[in-house]
Amino acid sequence: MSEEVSLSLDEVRRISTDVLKAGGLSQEHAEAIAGVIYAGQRDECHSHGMYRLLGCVRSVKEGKVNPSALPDVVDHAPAIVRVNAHYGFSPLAFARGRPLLVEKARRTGLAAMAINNCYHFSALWPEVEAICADGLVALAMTPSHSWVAPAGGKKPVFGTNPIAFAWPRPDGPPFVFDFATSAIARGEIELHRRAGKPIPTGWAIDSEGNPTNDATAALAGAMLTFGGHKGSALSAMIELMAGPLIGDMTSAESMAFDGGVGAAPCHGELILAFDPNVFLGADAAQHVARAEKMFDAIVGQGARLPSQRRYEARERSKANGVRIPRALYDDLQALLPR
Ligand code: NDP
Ligand code: PYC
Repeated sequence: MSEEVSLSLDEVRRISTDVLKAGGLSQEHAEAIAGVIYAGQRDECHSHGMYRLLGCVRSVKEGKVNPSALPDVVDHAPAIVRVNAHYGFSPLAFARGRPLLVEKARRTGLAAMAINNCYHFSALWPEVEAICADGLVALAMTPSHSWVAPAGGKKPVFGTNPIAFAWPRPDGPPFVFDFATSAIARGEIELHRRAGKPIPTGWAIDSEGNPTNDATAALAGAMLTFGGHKGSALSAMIELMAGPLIGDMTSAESMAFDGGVGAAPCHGELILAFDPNVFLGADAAQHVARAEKMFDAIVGQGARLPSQRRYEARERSKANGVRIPRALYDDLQALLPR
């Protein structure tokens, strides 16, 4: 039997929505979550594609997530939108708050959206890409659960704390990067464990503080930051900006709030949007063209831009559909009504 199953993109969206609804999520949440999971699978971001459905459903079953919470969008200040997710998953909160964030950025040049009290499991690039589609520059960050040791330490303090950035380009998809400030997303270690594969050195230490290539030992120990003290400082910044600054939990507090249940992390998210037209007025196009020179200098020497792999995967998936491990497919089928 093949170790993989082929799915069309329509099937990815339908299975995702059905699994989420069968897991108790309201129609609105199921559609919002299925949208980001569809995007992740389509762009071959396997750690944040259909695999995430398992964690979403488990987080609802454990009684942590409010599966039908309706987010409140609050016009908090001239340049600040607040969204209270009321302990639902974040994608619906983001979708509800985004129009006001964009409107404010266009009015003030720089606006922020703070999402509070959300369960968060998703990649951030779908969010910065969506803001960028409105011609804005975007930056997003969020803590998670404390799984990551600070540089020089051995005990987890930080979350895997992703940061994502998007810059609109005149003749093509935006320049986007989105990565964990840990050496790798935790989801990638979980996928290695599911596949029975060793992890590269440098991703994690075991519970004794020794380097490990064993995914299970890594998940029980501590993950490492990328770039040593630099990733560690960035991770601390994310804890502060998307934690205390917006009145929400740090990764350590999110872990304590979880109480050992193993649900998705619960905390806040900070998203910033900048409007080049307000910063630059009539000169905007001229300066955006200068940015293109920098991109040319990168690709002109054979290096690649972040998201280039993703955009190529997107085209492949649109043409051929996607492939997921049979074990994942079977796990998802088991969550559907018989
Ligand atoms: P990676 O270490 O794979 O880094 C991903 C980023 O780096 C992408 O923008 C990728 O572009 C780019 N990139 C990778 N290789 C190159 C290269 N050779 N040249 C140029 N750019 C490159 O991903 P992570 O494991 O750190 O994170 C994966 C995802 O996990 C992210 O989407 C993140 O949002 C998500 N995540 C979410 C968390 C949450 O709490 N919600 C927590 C942690 C992670 P490309 O995609 O084109 O390869
Ligand atoms: O992969 O590190 C991760 C992660 C944490 C929360 C969502 N994804």
